Amino acid sequence: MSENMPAWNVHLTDEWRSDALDLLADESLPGRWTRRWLERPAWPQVQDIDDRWITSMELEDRTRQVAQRLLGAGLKPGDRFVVSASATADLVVVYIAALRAGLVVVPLNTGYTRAEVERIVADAQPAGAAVDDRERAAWISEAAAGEPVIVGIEVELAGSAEADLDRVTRDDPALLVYTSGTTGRPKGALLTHGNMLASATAVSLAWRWQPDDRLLLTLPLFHVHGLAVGINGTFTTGASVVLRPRFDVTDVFGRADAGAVSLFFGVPAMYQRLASTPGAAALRRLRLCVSGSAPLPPTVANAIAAATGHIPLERYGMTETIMLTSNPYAQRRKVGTVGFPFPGVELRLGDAGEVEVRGPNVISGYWQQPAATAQAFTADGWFRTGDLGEFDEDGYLRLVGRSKDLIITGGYNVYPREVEEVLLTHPGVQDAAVVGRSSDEWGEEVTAVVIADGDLGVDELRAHAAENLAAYKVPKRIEFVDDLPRNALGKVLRQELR
Ligand code: MLC
Ligand code: AMP
Repeated sequence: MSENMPAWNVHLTDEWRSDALDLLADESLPGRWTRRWLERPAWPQVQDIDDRWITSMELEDRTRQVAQRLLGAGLKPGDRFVVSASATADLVVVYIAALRAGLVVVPLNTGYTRAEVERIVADAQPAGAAVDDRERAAWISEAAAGEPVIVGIEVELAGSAEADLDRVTRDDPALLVYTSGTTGRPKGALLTHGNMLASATAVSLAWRWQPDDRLLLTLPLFHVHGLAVGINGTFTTGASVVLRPRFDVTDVFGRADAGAVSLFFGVPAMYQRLASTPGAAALRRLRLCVSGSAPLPPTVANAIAAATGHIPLERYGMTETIMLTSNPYAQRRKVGTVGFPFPGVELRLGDAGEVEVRGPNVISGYWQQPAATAQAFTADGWFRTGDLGEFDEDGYLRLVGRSKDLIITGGYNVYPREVEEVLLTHPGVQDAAVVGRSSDEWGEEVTAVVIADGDLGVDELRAHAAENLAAYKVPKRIEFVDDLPRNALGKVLRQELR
C-alpha cells in the first residue's frame, strides 16, 4: 500500500474492515445470483417497464431457458455476444442468460450510427447478437465475420441445449465494453466475472444495500453505471430493480413520492434537471441518491440537499475499473469530493497527481491490444485513470482535472479527436478543433471551432456530423473562425478555445 493512501477504512464498519471480507465469494456473477435466487425464490426482482414484477424463480427459469437456447444455436463459452436494446426485463434476461452460458457480453449503445457499430463489431468479432432494432441487427450481421446468430431481444430460437450452465469462474471474461477514441480502432475494456463481482460486492457493502431496497434505474444498460452498478449490484445484493426505458423527471418524482423505490442512481445532468424542477422534495422518501460518471456541481448537490434533506452520495468510477471511490454512507458526505476507495480498491497519486489504482475490480487489459494495455498501466502494475486528484485535509479524494483528452457530456464520454476526424471528412472543412465548454445543462458541451471554405453553414456541418456520430457527440455549438490558436509545435491550444 502506498504512503499517500488515505485511511479509508476509518469510515467502514468493523464487519467491512475484516480481513475475512471475501469480495469474490461464489466465484462469478451467476454463482452469486443463483445462490440468492434459491435463498428467496418468491422475491420480486425486476419490475419491467409495464410495471409487471418478475420473481427470482421466474428469472432463474427464464435466464436458464434463454442460455440453453443460445448454446443450442451454436454459441460457445468465450464467444463475444453483442447486446443492444433499450432497458427492459427482456434485455436483463438476455444479459444474465449470456453470462450463465459463459458468453462475453458486448453492450452496444442503441444510439450509435452505422459507422460506429461497424467499428466495434469489426474489433469484437461477435458470434452473435441480441438486438431490439432490425436496422441495427442488419448492420451487425453485415459487419460480423461468418454467420453470426442474430436474434431479437426476446431470443426466440428453436433449438435448446441441455448444457450445464454457470460454469464460469472469476478469471473468465464477462463483459467487453468499448471506450471510443478516434475513428481508428476502438478499445475494448475486458472485464472478468471477478472484476464485476468484486465491485458489485464492495458497492453493496459501502452503500448498505439491503434486500428490501428497490432501485429506480433510468440509466441506459450499455454502460457500467447502469449495468455493472445498477443491475449487477441489485442481483449481488438480492434486492429489486425498477426498470424505466428513459429518464423522466415527473416519473422519478412520482415513484419516489409513492414510496415505490428506495434508491436512485443518476448522472449529474439528471440531478440538475431534478433540482431545477419544482417537486424535488419528493426525493425525500428515498433512502439514498447516488451521483456519478461526471463531476456533480456543488450548486446542484446543495439544491438537492435543500429540497430533500440528504446530500447525494457522490462516487467515482470508470469503465476499466468499475467503482473506485465513494463518499461514506453514514459519515460526512463532502460536496465536491468523491470520498474514499471502496473495499478492495487501492489508490495512490502518481506523477503530476494522476490517480492510479489497483484491485480485484481492475481490468487486466484491453481486448487484443497489448500496446494500449501496456500504456494504461505503470511499470509496477497500477492502472492509470487519466484523472487528476488530490486528497483534502480529511483524506477525501477530490478530482481536479484530467490528463486525458476527453469531454464528458451528460455522463457520456466524447473524445474530441473522434469528432474532429468526422468534421474533417467534410469537403468544406479545412481544419477543426473540438473542445468541451462548461454548461449548466450537460456539464460540458461539445463545441467545434472550424476553419471552413466559402459558404459552409452550421446546419450542413451538423447534419454531416449526425450521419457519422451518435447524437450526444454531435457538437451543440459550431463556430467558424479564420485561425486556430496553436503553440510553437503547431498543436491546437484547446484551453484557449474553451
Ligand atoms: C441526450 N442528448 C445529449 C445527451 N443525452 N447531448 C449531449 N449529452 C448527452 N448526455 C441529446 C439528444 O440526442 C437530443 O439531441 C437532445 O440532447 C435532447 O435529448 P433529451 O431527450 O433531453 O435527452 P435525454 O434522453 O433526456 O438524455 C439525457 C440523459 C442521458 C442525461 C438522461 O444523456 C443519459 O442517460 N445519460 C447517462 C449516460 C450514462 O449512463 N453514462 C454512464 C457511463 S459509465 P437531438 O439533437 O437529437 O435533439 C461511466 C463510469 C461511471 O461513466 O463512473 O459511471
Ligand atoms: P467512462 O470511461 O465512461 O467509464 O468514464 C470514466 C470517467 O468519468 C472517469 O475517468 C472520470 O473522468 C469520470 N468520472 C466518473 N465519475 C466521476 C465523478 N464523480 N466526478 C468526476 N468525474 C467522474
